[in-house]
Amino acid sequence: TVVPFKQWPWHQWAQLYPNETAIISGVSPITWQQLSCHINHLANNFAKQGVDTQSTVLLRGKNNLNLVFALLAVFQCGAKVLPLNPQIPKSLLDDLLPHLHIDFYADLSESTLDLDAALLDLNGVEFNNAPRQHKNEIKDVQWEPSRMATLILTSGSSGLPKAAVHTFDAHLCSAEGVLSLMPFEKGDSWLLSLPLFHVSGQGIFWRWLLRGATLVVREMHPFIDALQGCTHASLVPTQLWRFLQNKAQQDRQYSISLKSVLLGGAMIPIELTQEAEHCGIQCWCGYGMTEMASTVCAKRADGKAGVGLPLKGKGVRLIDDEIQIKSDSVALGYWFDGKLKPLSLTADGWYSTRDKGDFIADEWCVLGRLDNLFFSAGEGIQPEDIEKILNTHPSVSQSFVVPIDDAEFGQRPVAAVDADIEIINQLPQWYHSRLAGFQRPVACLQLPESLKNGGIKISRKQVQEWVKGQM
Ligand code: 4YB
Repeated sequence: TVVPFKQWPWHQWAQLYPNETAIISGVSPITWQQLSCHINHLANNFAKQGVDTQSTVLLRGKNNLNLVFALLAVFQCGAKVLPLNPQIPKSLLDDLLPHLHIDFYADLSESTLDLDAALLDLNGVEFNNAPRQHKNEIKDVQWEPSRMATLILTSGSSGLPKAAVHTFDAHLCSAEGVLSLMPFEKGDSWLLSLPLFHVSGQGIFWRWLLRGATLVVREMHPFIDALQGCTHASLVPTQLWRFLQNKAQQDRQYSISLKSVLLGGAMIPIELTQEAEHCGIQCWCGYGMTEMASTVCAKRADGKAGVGLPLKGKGVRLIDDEIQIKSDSVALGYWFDGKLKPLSLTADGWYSTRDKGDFIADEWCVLGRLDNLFFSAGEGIQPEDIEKILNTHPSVSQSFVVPIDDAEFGQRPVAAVDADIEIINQLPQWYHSRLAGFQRPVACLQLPESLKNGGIKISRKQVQEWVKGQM
């Protein structure tokens, strides 16, 4: 293990650097001392309500200061946290939650970003369904790196989401991997730009704790304001794409503080990183997944299509075109019916990603999901191959190619494209010379706003259902 902590990280930083800034909430700084003091108070409050080392606590909400506080306080009680996307529909929760054995639940969706009000709010938080065995005698729980820390839901394309369980150690090993490549020092500040219910947000959180740097917690709209004074941000490609579009219309003084951006979650267009680097933003291309507590491979953007080499503590191999991974940050298993269900690994301990990959020009390349492959008159179509081409159009920010059933061909590709309708109408003409006949979408539709739903990714399954309804 790489874990350098002898006690809860926030207390260790409070001892070493009491007056340095741990968090910036909006524009208000919170020192490590203030933070550790507040977390002690909250943890005590939670423990009194019965939260202990056997508990699983659901925290529902978008990123905000209270969610960060609550997460730390639940950890300090020795309990496991399930951070939950507030946009997950109730019908799905009804199917899922009975299998997760949640002991406590707090809804932090409505809390304010104003620090004083936030503190008051949280002091008053009563877990809705606490067993109310209010305890009087509370023993401090010791920092234990191998303790289960988080349950993160996967966004599996079929069946119910699975709740991947990570220890503190796994999260810190993931952070260590990224930070052995990407400079991030005390004094730097990482914007909490992706949700804590996703590993990409957890990644930010644990790099912050590993370094004792500054975490910036802000309302994300307008994004250019959220970035004020931040040196680092993690972004999915569409976020960076939108930022660069708007930036052209904004005052240039705005973004001077932003040094580095870590990208990931989806195919990263070369044109995107080239434009960002041209604006003085260092781009790092990452490849990761929930089961590995975020980033596995990464590189500084270099004009090539891949995601670089495995980070410290990680290994990658290719078996029948599939990327397999071994990592010191692998999940312990999935939480189901109150127990750990082990990940299914190969006999020699590798995790099969279902990602199609290759090793080209000295680096790993992610070519798409193996499960997305479909056939059209006998020709194999990997939708990501087509999307990659569509995304090179300067006015297309993202696209999805999905199959529709066809009597003659079996299936044929249809594109749902995020762009202005005028652009979309011209696209078939534009891609005619760029795509092979069997790859050319038979229809090009505008991606509806309704499919952009709070998570960090658009669900391909939902796109496919929507397209089916349109044809
Ligand atoms: C990719 C891909 C890539 C993932 N090319 N397909 O901290 C980070 O690493 C980070 C920074 C910014 C944005 C996101 C991240 C992440 O963690 C992303 C992790 C993630 O997406 N996890 S996931 O479980 O939701 O999905 C994993 C799948 O996403 C992979 O199996 C791939 O299919 C795909 N993916 N990075 C192409 N660079």
